[in-house]
Amino acid sequence: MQKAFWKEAVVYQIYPRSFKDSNGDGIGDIQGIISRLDYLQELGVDVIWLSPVYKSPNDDNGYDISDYQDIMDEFGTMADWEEMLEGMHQRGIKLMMDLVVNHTSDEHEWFIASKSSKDSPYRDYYHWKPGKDGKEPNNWVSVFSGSAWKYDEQTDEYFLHIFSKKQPDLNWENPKVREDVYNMMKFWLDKGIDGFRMDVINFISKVDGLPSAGNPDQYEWGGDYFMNGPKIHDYLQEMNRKVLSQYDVMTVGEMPGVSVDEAKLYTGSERNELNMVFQFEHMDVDSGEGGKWDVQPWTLDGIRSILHKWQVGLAENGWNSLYMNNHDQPRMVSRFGDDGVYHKQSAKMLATLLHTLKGTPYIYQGEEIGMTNVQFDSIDDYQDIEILNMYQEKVVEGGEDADKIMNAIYVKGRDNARTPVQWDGSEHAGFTSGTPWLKVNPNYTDINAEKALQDPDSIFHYYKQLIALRKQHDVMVYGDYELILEDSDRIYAYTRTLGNEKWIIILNFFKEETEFQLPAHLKHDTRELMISNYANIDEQQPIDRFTLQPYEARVYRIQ
Ligand code: TEU
Ligand code: CA
Repeated sequence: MQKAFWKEAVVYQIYPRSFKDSNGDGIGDIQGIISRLDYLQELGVDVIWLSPVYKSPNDDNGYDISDYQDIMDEFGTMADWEEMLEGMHQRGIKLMMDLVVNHTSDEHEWFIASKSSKDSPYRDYYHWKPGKDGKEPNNWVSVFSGSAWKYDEQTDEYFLHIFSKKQPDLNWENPKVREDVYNMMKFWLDKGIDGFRMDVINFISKVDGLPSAGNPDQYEWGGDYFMNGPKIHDYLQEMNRKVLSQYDVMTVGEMPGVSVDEAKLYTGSERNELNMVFQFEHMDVDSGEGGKWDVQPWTLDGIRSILHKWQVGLAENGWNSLYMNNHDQPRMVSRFGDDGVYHKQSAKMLATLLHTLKGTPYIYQGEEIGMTNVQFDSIDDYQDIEILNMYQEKVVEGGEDADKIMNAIYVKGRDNARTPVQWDGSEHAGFTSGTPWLKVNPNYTDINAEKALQDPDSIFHYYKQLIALRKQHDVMVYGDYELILEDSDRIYAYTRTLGNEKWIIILNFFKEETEFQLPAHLKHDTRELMISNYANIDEQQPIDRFTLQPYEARVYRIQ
């Protein structure tokens, strides 16, 4: 067992645009973050992952960067950023910045130069190609709808953009690109940051020739040709050798389409690449054949078998990150719990899962107060480029049923996670004194941080308790994971074991009561209830057989 701060840490993600506005322009900002550092310290988190705060025209809310070494005007200045870092460090909180280097903004100076002429020294910083038979160079579809190529008249070539037209992909084959990225990383590391979350970092190595995928007559997902591509491990090892290994930092690679076997290569300690990855398999449990917007019901077995596979797969070497929502995913309590009657119980049950599996837990802003999905009546109230482009393609151009698509947006749309953080019961939830850039969820009078802080039984206080428990008990970090009751279609239960210490975690995933029966090999003499989301449990009651209440979660230490 190799100890490390990033294994013991609990991470909190801030999506700055929606976190806290300090100056009334309706947009969250760095001074807003500074004003809430005491709140985060109270919660007890160790690390903050800050979504991009760099200069950006905001086609994709900061994931389209026009200057990596400057701060977005709306968010503040470099001096504000430095004050924020100092405020975090004073409170013992580390800062992980977002590294978005699969692509830049089309307004980045590299791209402006690249586009200016075929002879520009920056031409090769991006993927440029001539058209094929009057069409795009290949048939890849963009994540944000339509072709992944955009034609540029001036030089009569197309450039590749896996995301929006304003997010051209960098050409990592070019050693100058890599050197520039590494120098930029050092710029921030030398300012004292503690790590990076790396945006779609497994997309950076593209297969030579960029061949079409599947049926060449239609747009298709080209992932086979750029996800976990041929040189990805070379690039990450080079980045580690030249940059990361020179600092004591933490890294997590965001990796759609990553498998357990690939993750072992990315995170194995002897490999010198990354500490951990965000895998996406459990985020696809409610997607059908048609992809993300083809919404299907999830099953417990679907979720459990994926999480279990990752727990077992990275048990010996490598490390898991644990999350059920972020700025790209719907709110977990709405998606996997119950945002009605059992709001509190189910939010706490899911939190118990994330903090007792083996790995590093990530909390997405507002999760700690149980923020929920939102339903705006009109498409005009949505801001996310993915939602808007998809709606345009499917409804406006494709003639699909608007209600059906709105329902898919209600379940899966990214703006579910991006409504402003609900700080109190005042207008706009105390997020801003002006007009918020995205509407506040109307349930803010019930669900807000002020109320949560005052209520000892709140979701917030339960998170605080889970985080504190992790600090006291190594078994939560380093203990071996073992699944029990693998055939239950109601309960996810497992043990964590470290030396003589054995914990058993029992989670009812549904609103129906259900019977728990202890497997014979877990017979024991004494039991201690470490945490639970119900107050009415008789701690002395034997646990050989009992009834779990709706969404009940119990964690016992047995001896
Ligand atoms: O996301 C990468 C990604 O592929 C998904 O999470 C994606 O947003 C989702 O599947 C769409 O359905 C990262 C960022 O987290 C996201 O916010 C950016 O839009 C994207 O990269 C481009 O930088
Ligand atoms: Ca502001």
